[in-house]
Amino acid sequence: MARKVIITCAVTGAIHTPSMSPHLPVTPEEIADAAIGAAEAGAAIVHLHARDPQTGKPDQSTAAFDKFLGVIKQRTSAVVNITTGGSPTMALEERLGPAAHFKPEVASLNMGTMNFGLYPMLARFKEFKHDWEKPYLEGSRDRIFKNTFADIEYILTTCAENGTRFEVECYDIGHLYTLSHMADRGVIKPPFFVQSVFGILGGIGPHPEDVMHMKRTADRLFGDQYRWSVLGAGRNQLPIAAQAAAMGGNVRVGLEDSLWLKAGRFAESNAEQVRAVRAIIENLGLEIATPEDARATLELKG
Ligand code: KMH
Ligand code: ZN
Repeated sequence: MARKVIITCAVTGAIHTPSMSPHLPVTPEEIADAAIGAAEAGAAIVHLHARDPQTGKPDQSTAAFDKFLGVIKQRTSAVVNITTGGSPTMALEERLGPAAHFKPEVASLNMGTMNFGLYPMLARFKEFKHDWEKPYLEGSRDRIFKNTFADIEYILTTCAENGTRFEVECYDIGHLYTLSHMADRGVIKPPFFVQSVFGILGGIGPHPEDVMHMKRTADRLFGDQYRWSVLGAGRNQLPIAAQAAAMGGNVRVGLEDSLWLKAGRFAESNAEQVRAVRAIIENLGLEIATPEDARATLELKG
C-alpha cells in the first residue's frame, strides 16, 4: 500500500499583508472559503490565523476566530490547527487565547526565540493600502519573535490539559533539541508532529542539504516517535515539499507560507497550492492522507 502524505494548508497567517496579493484571505468569509476549498482539494489539516476584516491586520481575539471556525467544522472534516504564534508583535497571553478557548485538535508551537525577517519583502512590495503594513514589515529588522523555554512550557501545559496536540514549528536545528529537552522533561508526549520551516530569514535556509540535516537530526533524536512535515517559505514551497515527500515526509502549503504558485504567478487560492502539491505527491506514487488518516497517525483526540 502506498504511503500516505498529510497535507497541511496554512490559509492566511501573519507574514503576508493584504496589499501583497489580492488572493490573500482576509475576511472571515474569505478565510472560511479558503479553508473549505483547501480541504476539498486534499488538505487533511487547516492551520488558521484570523485578521481584522477592514485592515487585514492579524487579529488574535477569540471573536475573530469564532467567525469562521463553526462553518469550517460544519463543511469539512479537516483537522483544525489554531496558531499560538499569532504574529511576532503579539504578547504570549494574546497569542494563546484562541487555542486555550477553542481547545482544537492541534495548535502550533514555536520552538525558539528568533529574528523573523519580513523586511526583505519591502524590496518587492512597495505600495500599501493600510497604514500598519509597511511599519510591520520594516519593524522586523529590530523585533524578536519571543518563545522562551517558559513560554513554550506554558503553551504546552495549557493546551495539553485540553487534549490539544502540537504542530511543533522548528525553524532551526536547535529547535529540535529544545523539543527533545521538553520531551525528556515529560511536558510533551509523542508522537511529535515536527513542522520543519525552511527559508525564513533568521532560521535555517532552504538548501536541500538543510532539509537533509533537519531530517537526519530529527531521526537521531526521535526515531519512530515523530512525524515529519516541511514547509518552505516563498519560492521554496513546492521544491522543498517535493524533496520531503520523496524522503518520507508530510508537507505544508498555503498562502501563509507563499503567495506564489510558480515564478511570477500568484496562487489564486489556497486550493490551487494544495492541488499542485497533491499532483507532486501522487506522481511520486504516494497517496494523500484523509483527515481520519491524519488523526490516526498523529494520535489526535478527534
Ligand atoms: N508562519 C510560519 C512560518 C504559527 O502560526 O505559530 C510558522 C507558523 C507559526 O505557522
Ligand atoms: Zn501560522
